[in-house]
Amino acid sequence: MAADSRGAFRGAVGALLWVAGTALVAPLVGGVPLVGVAQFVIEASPGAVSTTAIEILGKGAQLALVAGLGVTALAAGAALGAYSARVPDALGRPAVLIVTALAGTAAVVATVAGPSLGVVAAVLLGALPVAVYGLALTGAVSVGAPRAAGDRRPFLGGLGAAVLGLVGVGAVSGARTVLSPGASEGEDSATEALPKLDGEDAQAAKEAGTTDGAGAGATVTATPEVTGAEQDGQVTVSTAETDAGVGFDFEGMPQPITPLGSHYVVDKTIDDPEIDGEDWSLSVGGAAGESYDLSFGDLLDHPESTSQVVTMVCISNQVGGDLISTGQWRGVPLRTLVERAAPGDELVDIVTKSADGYTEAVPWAYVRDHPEVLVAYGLNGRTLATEHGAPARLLIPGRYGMRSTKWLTDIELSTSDHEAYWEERGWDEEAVVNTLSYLRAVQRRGDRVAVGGVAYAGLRGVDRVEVSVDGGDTWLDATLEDPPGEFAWHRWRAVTGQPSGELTVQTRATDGTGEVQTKIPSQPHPAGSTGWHRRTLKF
Ligand SMILES: Nc1nc2c(c(=O)[nH]1)N[C@H]1C(S)=C(S)[C@@H](COP(=O)(O)O)O[C@H]1N2
Ligand SMILES: [Mo]
Repeated sequence: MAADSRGAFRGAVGALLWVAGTALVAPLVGGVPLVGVAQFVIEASPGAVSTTAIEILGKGAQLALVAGLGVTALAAGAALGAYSARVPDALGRPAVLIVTALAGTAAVVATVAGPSLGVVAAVLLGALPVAVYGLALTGAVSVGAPRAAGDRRPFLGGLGAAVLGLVGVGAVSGARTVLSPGASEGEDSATEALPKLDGEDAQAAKEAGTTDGAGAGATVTATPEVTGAEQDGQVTVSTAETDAGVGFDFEGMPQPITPLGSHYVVDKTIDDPEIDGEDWSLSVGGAAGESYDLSFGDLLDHPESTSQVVTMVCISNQVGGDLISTGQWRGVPLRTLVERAAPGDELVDIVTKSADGYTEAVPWAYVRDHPEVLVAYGLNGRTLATEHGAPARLLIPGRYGMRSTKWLTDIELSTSDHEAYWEERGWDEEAVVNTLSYLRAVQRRGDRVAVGGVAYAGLRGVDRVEVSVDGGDTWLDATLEDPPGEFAWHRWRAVTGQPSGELTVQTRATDGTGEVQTKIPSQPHPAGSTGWHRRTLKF
């Protein structure tokens, strides 16, 4: 028994050394193997569950997955250690070493699968952590066997010290690789260091909070007369002592253009590709056209560069959720770039490929008719931040964000229909944005209540927003603010009288075709959430 638990302990320590040791090879294989395995798990998972978890929980879920795999490795190490302490050496060691070798190799192969290194190099590099782990387990075997442990202790002590030194280096390099790119949400300081773009509308940039360096959150700061405010999901409920008219900027209302650093971030990639624009080029071409390369400079200086304000929403967003933002994007129409490749009649799909292995496809017929589909390189007056797809990403207004490939490497002119990354995982192919109206702010002002929010219906536009505070018995028309752009949300507000103790507030929008947003609730998978946003509030 004692031998079992000591074996388990040594096995767990061995696994810990192994995990840390794998971080050591990070610079050589282009990533931390444990992160590689986590990435493999994300991409191999079918259906809605994993992708939704990753999208809603964001980078936190991805790091939790990495941590979970680390804990699993410790548990496996403990089990192997206990096992090897129990069985005769002749049986135990080979079994343990084989399992370890397979796990180590699989981890490294998962990391380098595809890019940079060959499998042979991966196997060789995998041998390093395997050796560390295997040696630690050999120590565990000596605990179980009734022979003098003393002769092994100096050796294990020396090994331990050497490994700990290496672990320190590995942990630092591993932590840097895992944590630096796009791992945090509010990278305001990094964002402010992004180069400014020439020719951007100064006013829009100012609205976006990029010129004053404020980098405030999505909500406007408290006006002095507000006496109390609390958060109910994404809805800010406040009280104000004033008779003044209600604008669109009362407590809790988002800014028309989301400030840099507050724009939501969603991707399947734990370790965002960090691409230097100088070393990057975009390849345009394929079976249905003549190929050429575009440099970052070519894009920035492109005569057809244009800016447009676009609301982007993630298909995983729940009704009223926060995976929705509006930015002033700058880029070049995709169709212009495709036309330069002299596409033939056989062109079917424009396939976009990215540095993280993500793909999307848009029918050429659509791209040709929609100049607002951009290869975007700027957001809110600056070049793109890594987490938004630097140096360039696709931008398809009116479709869910999943269609807007980040970290573009190739634009391929394909003669056949291409199945995209999320489509392969059961999400809707077209991903047209459903009409939505979200509550964002409810404010009691004496005997009146102001309700405000945002509404969006993609290319259909929003014609009308209605609000009810009595559970749907009566509805009143909200006042719509002009949207900050043709493909952007409207802010809206409505003011109603006589607040009782409890209000059931809800909202619905009517799109530009006259269709009222459906009341029927549905989950994000497979075609985006539907249903009216509703909250019961006490005053
Ligand atoms: N290369 C790549 N592009 C991607 C993704 C991804 O995982 N990889 N995620 C998509 C999804 S699901 C969304 S909602 C948008 C989010 O863009 P943002 O992070 O800039 O807001 O990027 C899309 N583009
Ligand atoms: Mo998304």
